[in-house]
Amino acid sequence: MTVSSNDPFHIKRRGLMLVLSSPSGAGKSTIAREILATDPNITLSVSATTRPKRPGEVAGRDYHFVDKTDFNLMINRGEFLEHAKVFDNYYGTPKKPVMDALSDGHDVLFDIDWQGTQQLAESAPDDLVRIFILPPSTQELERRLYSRAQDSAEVVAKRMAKASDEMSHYFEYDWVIVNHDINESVQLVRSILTSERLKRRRQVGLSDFVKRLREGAD
Ligand SMILES: Nc1nc2c(ncn2[C@@H]2O[C@H](COP(=O)(O)OP(=O)(O)OP(=O)(O)O)[C@@H](O)[C@H]2O)c(=O)[nH]1
Ligand SMILES: [Mg+2]
Repeated sequence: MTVSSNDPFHIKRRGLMLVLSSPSGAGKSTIAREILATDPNITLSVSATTRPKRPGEVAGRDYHFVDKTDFNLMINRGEFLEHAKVFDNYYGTPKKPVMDALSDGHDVLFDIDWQGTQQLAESAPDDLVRIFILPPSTQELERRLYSRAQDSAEVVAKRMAKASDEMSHYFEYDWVIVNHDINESVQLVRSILTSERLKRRRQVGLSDFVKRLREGAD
């Protein structure tokens, strides 16, 4: 979809920032993984975090694992697009990879919470597409949280308590999907992505394209 501006068949466009947020256990990470695996024009924004690496996680792929001192240095150097404390840890989005991707016409997917989303809405409202994922029911949310069992029971209990709080922020998002079925939800995210990519303001190569059309050049 994004190719050099001298390719007559494609319109140059600016990339978009696709945010997926949800309470813990609603299915956001699974949906994100599927979108990333099947769409070559969107990449994950890899956050920095002070939380310990979990078994199976890869540094640089899932997160940049840093200590508190490094995290604060990054804040002071202005290296974050947004940052927030989530549960007991700090999380932040490194700015440079996102800015480079957007100007190259590549989309970026963010798995971040409502606090980070609010900050992006302040700093980059035109590039932002916000999707909130809701679980189909409380029972299903509980079931999903306990079945993943990656964290201690204490952490799981904390997340459960926070879920209702997090869900109250659905109102700050552009699109809301109730995740009844992962495949269906992935399809819905894909259709949002397709539509958002076609927004006129993102197709920055349109004026040139139409100019050439009107000149009969192509
Ligand atoms: N604001 C902000 N939030 C982030 C960032 N990176 C991750 N998060 C959020 O921090 C929360 C905890 O993420 P993790 O520690 O990876 O734990 P998890 O098991 O994936 O948690 P859930 O995705 O909530 O189920 C999630 O809601 C993420 O969306 C970031 O850079 N900024
Ligand atoms: Mg997650």
